[in-house]
Amino acid sequence: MADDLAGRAELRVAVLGVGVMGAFHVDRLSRTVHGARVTVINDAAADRADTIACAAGARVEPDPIAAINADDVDAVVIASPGPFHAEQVSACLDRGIPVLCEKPLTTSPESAYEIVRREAALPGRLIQVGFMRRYDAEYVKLRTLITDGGVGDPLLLHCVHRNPDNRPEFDSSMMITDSVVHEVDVARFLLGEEIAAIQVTKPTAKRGTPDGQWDPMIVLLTTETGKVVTVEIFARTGVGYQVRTELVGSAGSAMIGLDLGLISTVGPLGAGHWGGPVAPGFVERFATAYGTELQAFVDAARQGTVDGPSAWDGYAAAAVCAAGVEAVRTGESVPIHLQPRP
Ligand code: ISE
Repeated sequence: MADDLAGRAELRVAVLGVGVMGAFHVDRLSRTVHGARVTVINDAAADRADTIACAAGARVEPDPIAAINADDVDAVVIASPGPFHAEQVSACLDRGIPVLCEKPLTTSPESAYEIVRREAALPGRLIQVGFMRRYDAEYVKLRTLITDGGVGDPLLLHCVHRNPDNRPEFDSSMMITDSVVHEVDVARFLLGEEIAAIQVTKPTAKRGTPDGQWDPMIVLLTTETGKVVTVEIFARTGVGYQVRTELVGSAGSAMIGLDLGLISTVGPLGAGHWGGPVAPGFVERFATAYGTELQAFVDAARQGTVDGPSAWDGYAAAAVCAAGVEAVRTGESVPIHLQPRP
């Protein structure tokens, strides 16, 4: 089916799940992404589906599998809750249409690997996983610097991931599977290696953190050649959204994510401070990257292909995060053994 899309003037897209992320994708697809139109909306909340569909000039389909199989759908964006992803991605593979699936690809390494194997048995790729940082200009620049040898041999990667706030159910496991998962993908993207082990240290928690939960945590990833990645993760800082990455190489270092777009110096002599705006959340910080990601998905789908982060990237991240959840529990270093790449 993907081949039938080659040269299509306008890709007709179904969006499954229109919470914060899905609604944002619908808006981008309707207003800024070229060559695509949202035709079908699906969401468990009927009111929400109606409102978003009405604004986008799309129709509502209450059954997600029927939405994937609809005649007026050429490609699918999945932004539904993670537990639905395995079934919905599988239905896209069954129909043979391209799918951009928000992370996680699925909720376990086993089901993610099953998807990798099923896709590998098809004539071409159909799955792009929503690791949008790979489309962020700063990450792309940092990767180019590394691959061009601009900082010598990469040695260490330091990642900071501070969320301003989160819903009450966002616990220490979700800090790994929902937040650190991006750092896992960034580490694999920047260093070009798989992660071989993960360990989690739990410093004194912020006041107000429920018993049995840890906020912040420090995550240590070790790559297959022994490079070390540190990740500082906060679920709730009460301040803005801060995501920084510093690469230390044998010939220098480079840092991104400093919100240095606008620097201001304010305040009276002796009592001034300097600084600029801090993004309030990930949607604002990565707005351009999300748009670029969607445009890349649409452009490739219209040519009958898919590129960008693959099902294998989704599987590798799921395997590291499952080990990470165990590392939170045990405090031990947990090794990661990936299945063979098909
Ligand atoms: C959220 O689900 C995201 O994907 C954001 O990019 C991440 O920064 C945040 O921590 C997650 O909760």
